[in-house]
Amino acid sequence: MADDDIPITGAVRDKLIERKQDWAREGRLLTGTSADPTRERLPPGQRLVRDWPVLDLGAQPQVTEQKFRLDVDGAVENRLSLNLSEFMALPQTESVSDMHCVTQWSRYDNHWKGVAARDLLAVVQPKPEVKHVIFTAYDGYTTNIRLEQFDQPDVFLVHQWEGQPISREHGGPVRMLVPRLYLWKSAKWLRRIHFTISDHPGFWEVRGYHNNGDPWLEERYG
Ligand SMILES: Nc1nc2c(c(=O)[nH]1)N[C@H]1C(S)=C(S)[C@@H](COP(=O)(O)O)O[C@H]1N2
Ligand SMILES: [Mo]
Repeated sequence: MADDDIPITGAVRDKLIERKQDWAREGRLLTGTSADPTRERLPPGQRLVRDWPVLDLGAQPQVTEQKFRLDVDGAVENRLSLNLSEFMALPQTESVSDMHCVTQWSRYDNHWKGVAARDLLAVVQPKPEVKHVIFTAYDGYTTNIRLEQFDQPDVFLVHQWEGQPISREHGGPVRMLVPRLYLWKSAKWLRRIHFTISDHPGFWEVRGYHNNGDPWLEERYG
């Protein structure tokens, strides 16, 4: 963990973490069904909301422009360590997508702006043996996805939502967005993207949440 990360500790957070671990043990909200994402927009067991709820471990780091740095490393041809203006100088793309949180809410038609995962891949060029992508955040949070889940046209490193900079509570200045997986796979306050051969299950993945996290297969826990 880098010096500037806030470690995830403290009594309040421990309670919150315990509760979410209990949900995983109990299989909370499971409907036991799956759906076809090409035919059904709302994944099983989800409920549509209009606002955008905030979910994290309670420590919302203030990542100022001076403080922001994004490292992209691991088994890649070209490592990157970018400040905010270098990040903003990468190709910028707009995108519209839905969000699905494992705590049951879904939100449609979010307008994003940021760097497409595929544009980042073109720059860093992961080595052929890379299978996994590990995200680390400024609050010490981590999460993992497979390379083929990162290498999708709707995956972005976003800095704008609905035409505004992403707020601190939603993970600004830069957060991940992996819209076809449950939202815990989308790290807020993005600090590092690491390309690896071996998997490293993240914060919730080692606490009873599914390693894959596909909402249409209801991969909430496991
Ligand atoms: N850095 C960081 N990213 C995180 C989390 C967190 O605690 N820290 N929580 C995850 C969870 S469990 C969810 S549901 C979403 C919530 O994002 P939101 O608060 O913008 O809705 O962020 C994910 N990314
Ligand atoms: Mo979550």
